[in-house]
Amino acid sequence: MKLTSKKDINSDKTLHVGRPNIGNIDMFKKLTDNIIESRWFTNSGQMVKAFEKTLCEYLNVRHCIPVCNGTVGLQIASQAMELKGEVIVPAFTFVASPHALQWEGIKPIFIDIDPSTHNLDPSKIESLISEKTSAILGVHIWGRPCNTYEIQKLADKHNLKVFFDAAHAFGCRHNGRMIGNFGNCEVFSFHATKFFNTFEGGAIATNDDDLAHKIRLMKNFGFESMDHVIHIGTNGKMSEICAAMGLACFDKLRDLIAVNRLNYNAYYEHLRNIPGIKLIEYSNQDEANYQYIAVEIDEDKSNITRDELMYRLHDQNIRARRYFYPGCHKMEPYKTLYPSQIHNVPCTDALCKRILVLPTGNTVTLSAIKKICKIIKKSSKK
Ligand code: T4K
Repeated sequence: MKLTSKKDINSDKTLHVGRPNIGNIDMFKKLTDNIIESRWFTNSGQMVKAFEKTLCEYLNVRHCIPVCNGTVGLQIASQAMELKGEVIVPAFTFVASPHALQWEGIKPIFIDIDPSTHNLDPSKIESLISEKTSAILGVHIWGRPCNTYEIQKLADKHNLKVFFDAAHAFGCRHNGRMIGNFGNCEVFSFHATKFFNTFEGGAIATNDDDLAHKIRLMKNFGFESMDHVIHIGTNGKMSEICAAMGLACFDKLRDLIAVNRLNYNAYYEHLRNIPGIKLIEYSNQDEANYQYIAVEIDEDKSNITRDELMYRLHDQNIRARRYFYPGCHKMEPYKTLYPSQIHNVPCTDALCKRILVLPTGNTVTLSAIKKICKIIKKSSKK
């Protein structure tokens, strides 16, 4: 089999959303050598143990259990909390959030978003609670924390579990605490397209010792010890090579966030005076990772629709993405299984027509950002 040469890969001038960052490459190579020499590739080896310890210390959380990806992390969390019936989840999210529930036999009840935050609107929670509701799954979209206080208050009032899909929110702080410390548990994704990645991977963070114990069992087929299975389980383990990548990325975490922030500020400066183009803002009170450059295009104030702009950028080799179009409620199997939910989320529908995500991360230079913004400015001028 002929592999693509290094020259071919580097000559691809396309700018992508989600181009992987690489942390400390020398460290990664050394750790990889250790893995090969030790012949210990998975099943809670030294790399995963070290990665877990690093995550717990950084997040100041009692447990942060590495898993093979964020989606399986959400499934394991749902099983470990013994969720059933219905779970309230935003329709504006990556489809993995409702898929993880549906896969576990739980019906996702789609809740609308607050247009000013893109996160689920807590004022809409109570009208969606039924006797079948077992939990609320909040999603920290773009790494901007949900209104965790309101969500938890309502969950406590109705005796519901709360967990958060924190796939976008590694490295973010909210009300003085790191994301990872809210609800019954929070689930991170360390997928290649996330600014902090382990190729594929994720982690479940919790301060609940009993829940952590169950999660540890469940991600390893329910094994308590050799030959001793005491629980339903799956294969949710992170491999050693993935944990090594996590350690190498962690070594450069501050730099990765600094680059995201620099890029965000550059986009902000270039886009701020263009009518109809609005870059999302990150709160000064919370600490952000700035990993998503999400802009809203208001076609009434601009000369162009979101889709026209996206295709214009694609023509110039800039692979902008319209995450999370058209909204989970309009994707299968949900639109067929739950047609009555399709008209319940008007703010999500409106946002899905407006949002465009632009490239950022270590591979995107400030001059590339200037070029992207120039195209946007030219295209949107009335
Ligand atoms: N919850 C939320 C809110 C999420 O956003 C996600 C994942 C999850 C849960 C689930 O977590 P995981 O189970 O994935 O750990 C991508 C990612 O695959 C997905 O992980 C991510 N969210 C989502 C927002 O984005 P796609 O469909 O956009 O992937 P794809 O293949 O089109 O890649 C995006 C871009 O990245 C492409 O333009 C090319 C570039 N890319 C991608 C990969 C994999 C690279 O340059 N190199 C690469 O290795 O979903």
